[in-house]
Amino acid sequence: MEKNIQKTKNKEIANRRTFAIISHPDAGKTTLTEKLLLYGNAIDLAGNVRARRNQRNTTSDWMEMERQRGISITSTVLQFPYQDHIINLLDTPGHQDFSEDTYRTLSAVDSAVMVLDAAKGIEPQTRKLFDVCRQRGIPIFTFINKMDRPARSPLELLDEIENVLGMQPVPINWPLGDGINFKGVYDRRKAGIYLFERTLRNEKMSPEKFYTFKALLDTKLMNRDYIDQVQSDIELLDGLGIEFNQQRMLNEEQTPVYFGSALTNFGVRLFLESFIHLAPAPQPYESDLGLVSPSDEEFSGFVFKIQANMNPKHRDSVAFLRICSGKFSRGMDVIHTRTGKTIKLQRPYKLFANEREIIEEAYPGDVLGIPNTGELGIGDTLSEKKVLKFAPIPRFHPEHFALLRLSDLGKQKQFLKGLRQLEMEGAVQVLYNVDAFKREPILAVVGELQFDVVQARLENEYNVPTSLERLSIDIARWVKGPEEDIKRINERSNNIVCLDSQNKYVALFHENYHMNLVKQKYPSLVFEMQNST
Ligand SMILES: Nc1nc2c(ncn2[C@@H]2O[C@H](COP(=O)(O)OP(=O)(O)OP(=O)(O)O)[C@@H](O)[C@H]2O)c(=O)[nH]1
Ligand SMILES: [Mg+2]
Repeated sequence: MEKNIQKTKNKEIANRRTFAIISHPDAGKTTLTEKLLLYGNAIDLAGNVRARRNQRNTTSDWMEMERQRGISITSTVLQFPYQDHIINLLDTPGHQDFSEDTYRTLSAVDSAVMVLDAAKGIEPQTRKLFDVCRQRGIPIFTFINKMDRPARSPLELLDEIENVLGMQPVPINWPLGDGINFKGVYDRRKAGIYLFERTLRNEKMSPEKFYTFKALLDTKLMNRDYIDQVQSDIELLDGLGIEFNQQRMLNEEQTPVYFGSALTNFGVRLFLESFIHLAPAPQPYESDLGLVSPSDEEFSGFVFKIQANMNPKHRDSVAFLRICSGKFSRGMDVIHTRTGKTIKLQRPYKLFANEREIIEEAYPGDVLGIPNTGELGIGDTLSEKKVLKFAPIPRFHPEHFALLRLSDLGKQKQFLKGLRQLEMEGAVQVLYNVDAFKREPILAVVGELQFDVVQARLENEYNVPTSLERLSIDIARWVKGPEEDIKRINERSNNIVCLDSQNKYVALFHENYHMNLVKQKYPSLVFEMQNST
């Protein structure tokens, strides 16, 4: 009996694929996500990022502001079954102002799909995210997107991957033409070409047909030049003897490369089918008690994200927990490492963007949505018996600061609640001036777009209008030392002393010069970039 349970669990683990889609803004992550859902039969018709009237929006950009602006702001988790596998797909925002959210999401995945725009190649934000994957040891798949538009030559794109990222690109398929001539892809494993047809508004799967080179030439469907070009490219590739090797991919020495168009659906099915076979199953996680393997008996996991008000029907906050080991069963008791308290996981959800469904069981690699009344924070570990701690998720250093004012004083309670929830999400850090006469919240963010998000969300989700006054602050430091000295920092030069949500002191300076003056005057004070406790 015991043995059978273990066998089932191992099969469940082996079948899971938990991955993030990453890239520079606008390369097509959300569009590709939507099409993977279409091919995974998780949706009937695919929506658009910039949906016009009467058109469907994408599933993963569910937030009002995402739909208005056509950009992703927050990561989304989508779980769906595909060919005996369970896929946990995490669509991330590309804009660097939201990169803290993307980085947290990367802590919860076993592989990443890097989307490149075929006309642009590797863009700056892609490069940065690639470095994060490297540091974390996350293997990378490459999807070269937008082949339906004029593209750079495939060989040139491969060269760029090799030179800029220092990984050997291994093409799994190869495009036939680009722009309006992009009609299909050559599948190297099957040694033949799939031709695709477009569907109305690209909402449905593309009909496709398989041909050998010879059969395709006979049909006269394609201009001979394109076929010759692909044939000579393939001969060149085969001649180079570059073979896919899973271990080399896991070591990040290789990246499998796919060409396609998320917009027109060309190449999406081929990518998904290949991906589930080549991508790694859930991997072990580092903890303070050593490596935790997915096959370990005891349940464990960590919170990598918190999101409030995902669903208008349930205006609550949900903690996203990546399961690292054991099996989750509904109603189980777990230890919350940070507080030592026991929590009963009574009603966790399976997540599908902003939709949710109560889940009875879950396995390593899955993401549980846990209703959160404030006890769970980002980076917290939950475990069944042993008290252990997974590696912390570092916070980014804030670089922009602004005073936030409530425009309708009758809404003070909602205002404070909203701010508290957005802070818990890590959408913003909220500081309060210790000078009682200036007790307005100061928002501290990594990127300026976060200000817009906080204001729009306070308005949309809490019905609280606000105004913002930017502060000319260049430097923030967490301060430790004698309290009487800390309180003197704001005696001159418009320096500000604040408390953060954990009642830690933060000093804000107009410029470096002012901080140095304070350092000279009060040598007992220690200044840190982040709250280190
Ligand atoms: N022509 C063409 N356009 C595409 C393709 N994929 C995406 N797009 C368009 O590119 C724009 C950006 O697409 P998104 O899917 O939102 O890109 P993203 O990478 O999710 O962007 P962020 O999440 O904001 O970083 C949209 O207008 C899409 O319709 C493609 O294969 N071909
Ligand atoms: Mg997106």
